[in-house]
Amino acid sequence: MSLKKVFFLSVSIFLYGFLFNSIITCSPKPNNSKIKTATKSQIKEKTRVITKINSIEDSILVNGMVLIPSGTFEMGADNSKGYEDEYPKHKVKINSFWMDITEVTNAQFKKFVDETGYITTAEKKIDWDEMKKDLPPNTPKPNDSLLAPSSLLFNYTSSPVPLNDYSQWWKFSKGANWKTPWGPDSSIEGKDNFPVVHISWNDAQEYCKWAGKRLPTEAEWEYASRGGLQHSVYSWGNQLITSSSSKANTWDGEFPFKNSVKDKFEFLAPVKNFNPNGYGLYDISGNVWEWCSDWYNYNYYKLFENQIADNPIGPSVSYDPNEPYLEKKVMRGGSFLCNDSYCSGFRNSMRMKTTPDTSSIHAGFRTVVDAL
Ligand SMILES: [Ca+2]
Ligand SMILES: [Ca+2]
Repeated sequence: MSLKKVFFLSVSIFLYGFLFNSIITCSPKPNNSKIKTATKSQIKEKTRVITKINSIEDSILVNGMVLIPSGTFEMGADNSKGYEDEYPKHKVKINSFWMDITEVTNAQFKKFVDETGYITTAEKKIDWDEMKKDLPPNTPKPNDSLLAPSSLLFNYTSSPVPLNDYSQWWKFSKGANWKTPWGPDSSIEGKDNFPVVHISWNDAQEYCKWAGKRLPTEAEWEYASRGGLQHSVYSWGNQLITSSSSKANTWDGEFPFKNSVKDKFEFLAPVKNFNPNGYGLYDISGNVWEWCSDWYNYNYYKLFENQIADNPIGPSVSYDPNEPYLEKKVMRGGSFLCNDSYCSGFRNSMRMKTTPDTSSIHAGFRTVVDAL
């Protein structure tokens, strides 16, 4: 079942709290006793676009990308802030690959849309005939307004709220999409260099196909984020996010009601405004969450407890014990809404997950290409 179907079901039965468990958020630690481990035989490629660079001439095509060298690293939590799904820490071998030095920008995404006419998930009306197939029989059709194109927007709260009640700051908003990121009265005019947002995993995948690239695997993403450093909590090392100079576009102050804007950006920032990591990657921490190709599985790391994972591409089966009825893809790196007291999504090892049809104001991506 997709998030939008969950959305409708929740509207139908007036269980709004149910809906908001599915939004891109930092989940509380789940009850371990209910977890089923995916078997090793289930680890196989499900969805992956692979394009190899076969010559030096081809490398011209990777303008705006850097070569991430091959190597072995330890994947998983580096400090006590790690969630249970970040364990066990395990060795991973990664082949070299090229990676975008920035998040995909509005200008880059516009070129794709101009050439293909592609319409993103957030711009599409919900198809009632499709949706009702997954709903209980005789579920009444909702008002058309509930099926209108929409996406998730952040709203300040007026005072402190329980941080497990996501409905306090997330709202489905009609007319919010990559071209009008804050709703129908907004635009991306003059914002070519901002990361494109309201991009679902399905949208990112279509962009990759057009560009002859692919999304990074979760392991590639974490390896790249570490920038050659060993056992560092953050892409810049171990200095706290709150120490002296700003390290990334995150949430300064008290989430979700007071933003001190110490890093100079209240919400989205243009790409390349903060120092790159050791591999030359900008905003690999913060600004917008970045989609990975992998399905999310809470237990995936357990499969590699006593062995080296060789270029793992994720499980074939998604499993989130908090929401076992939803299939989810991995996102990484945190966003302008993350801070240390809330989710610390900008830690190298922090794993986020949501359904491939989810879009929001803080979700984007960057692409990779296999090296020789
Ligand atoms: Ca900020
Ligand atoms: Ca980012």
